[in-house]
Amino acid sequence: MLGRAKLLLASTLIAGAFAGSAPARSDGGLALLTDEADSSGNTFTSAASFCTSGSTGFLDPSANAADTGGNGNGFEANPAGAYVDGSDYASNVNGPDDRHRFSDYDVAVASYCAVKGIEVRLDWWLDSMSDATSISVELSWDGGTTWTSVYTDSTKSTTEHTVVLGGATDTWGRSWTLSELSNANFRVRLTCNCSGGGCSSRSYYLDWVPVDVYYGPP
Ligand SMILES: [Ca+2]
Ligand SMILES: [Ca+2]
Ligand SMILES: [Ca+2]
Repeated sequence: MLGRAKLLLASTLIAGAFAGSAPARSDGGLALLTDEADSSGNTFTSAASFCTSGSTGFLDPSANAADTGGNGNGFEANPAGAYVDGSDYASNVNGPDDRHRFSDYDVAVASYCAVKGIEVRLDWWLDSMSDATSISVELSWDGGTTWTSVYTDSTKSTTEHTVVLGGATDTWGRSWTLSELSNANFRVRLTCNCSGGGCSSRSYYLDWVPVDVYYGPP
């Protein structure tokens, strides 16, 4: 009977070890620990296997700064109005070529995941349908020293419209480390473009400029 009791105890311990949320490995095997790091003593998986693909959802900025260009004051009126969807909005009045930076998105991605794509959403509108107008977006990974390639929304409207630039598998022409998405490093820069005779009186209004980061196994 003693042997049978030991067998039952062993069975219970094994069953307990398999209980809970064991993630599937990328090779189809079963992993027992959710945060196991790769090591010489661990032959069943690497940390990368534990990243489940997903996205942060749209994150609000919480800091901003006017950049050079145009009048040099960016969205001079209520720039923090672009932090959240709805409510108030930022205004760049009579401001072709003005630029503005938004930052402090508090991007949080697990250290064992890699960046797969970045989206920037713009909710914006114009004072007039005159002239050829647009807003361009660039990203910086080093606090605004260097910038990615540019994406531009040329949709004109005098009531708010929404556009999403980039995408789930679009990394804006470069590979990102997680630290490059930190509040110290990551920047979104908007440029208000205009070509035409009435540009000096074109005004741009911005309700929201959130960022969504897509991640997955390295
Ligand atoms: Ca909106
Ligand atoms: Ca301005
Ligand atoms: Ca708003």
